[in-house]
Amino acid sequence: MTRLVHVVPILAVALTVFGAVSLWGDVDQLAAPGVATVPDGASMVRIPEGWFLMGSSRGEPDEAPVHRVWIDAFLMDRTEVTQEAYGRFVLANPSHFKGPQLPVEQVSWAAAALYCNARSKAEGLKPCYDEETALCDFGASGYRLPTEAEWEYACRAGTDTEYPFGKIGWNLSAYAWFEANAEGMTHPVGQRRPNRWGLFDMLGNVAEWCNDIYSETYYAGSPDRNPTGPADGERYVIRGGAWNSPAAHCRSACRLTAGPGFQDACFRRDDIGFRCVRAVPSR
Ligand SMILES: [Ca+2]
Repeated sequence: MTRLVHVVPILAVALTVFGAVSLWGDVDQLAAPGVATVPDGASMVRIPEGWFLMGSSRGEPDEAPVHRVWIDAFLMDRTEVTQEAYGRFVLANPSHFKGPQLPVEQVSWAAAALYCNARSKAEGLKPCYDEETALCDFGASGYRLPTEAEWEYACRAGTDTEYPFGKIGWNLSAYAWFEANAEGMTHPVGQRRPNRWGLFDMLGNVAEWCNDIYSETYYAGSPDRNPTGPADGERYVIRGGAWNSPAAHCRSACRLTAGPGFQDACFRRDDIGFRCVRAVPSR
């Protein structure tokens, strides 16, 4: 199945863009190292370029082999996209758990891509997604979903252990809302500890769509520089685990998947959200 199958869910989403967000020019640097505020008020972290070891030899078979990957610098939302942020561009809030600072959920991959485009247009950036084919222009200046490699690189934040804070998950509650502490619901973004690069809720709260199509065997032959996933497939990658996930699903390397429109009986809709990335602006 090719990416063209995703045209239908993209077109099926009724998206209304209203009111361009004020344009403050380019990204404003804040005092905190690596943290910037973009024109719509969201905080983004400047993720530095570098090599890292992707995958795990102690996880599921699809996490192997551990392989060295180079990632160019990029900006990543410091939190999951909230319902308040999502509501600036989309009439209907699809979320099960309602609250302006809760992460948006029950949002399909296609709807997340359309949000990325709407956010780009509101800031005068070039949209990344072709809304007919769902293909991503990685050279565009606008917002997009992170590649799976970018997501894991940002989650690890320089670590090579199973969790960004160590080898075992005994301290996971300090960093993540997951099945042991979330009490069956999502929570406002940014309430747990951030990782070393200042990113909140990479693990838990809502699992996050990546741009990549999923392949169980992709790591065996993936490019070593900025890999973007296989060209074809039926499912997309989801990362980080969610409010209802066991600790094992909240590991840095753990790979989960879902169909672009939730055609997956094994996964709840209300545990899937997303965050955006974009290229570092040239000055
Ligand atoms: Ca998350």
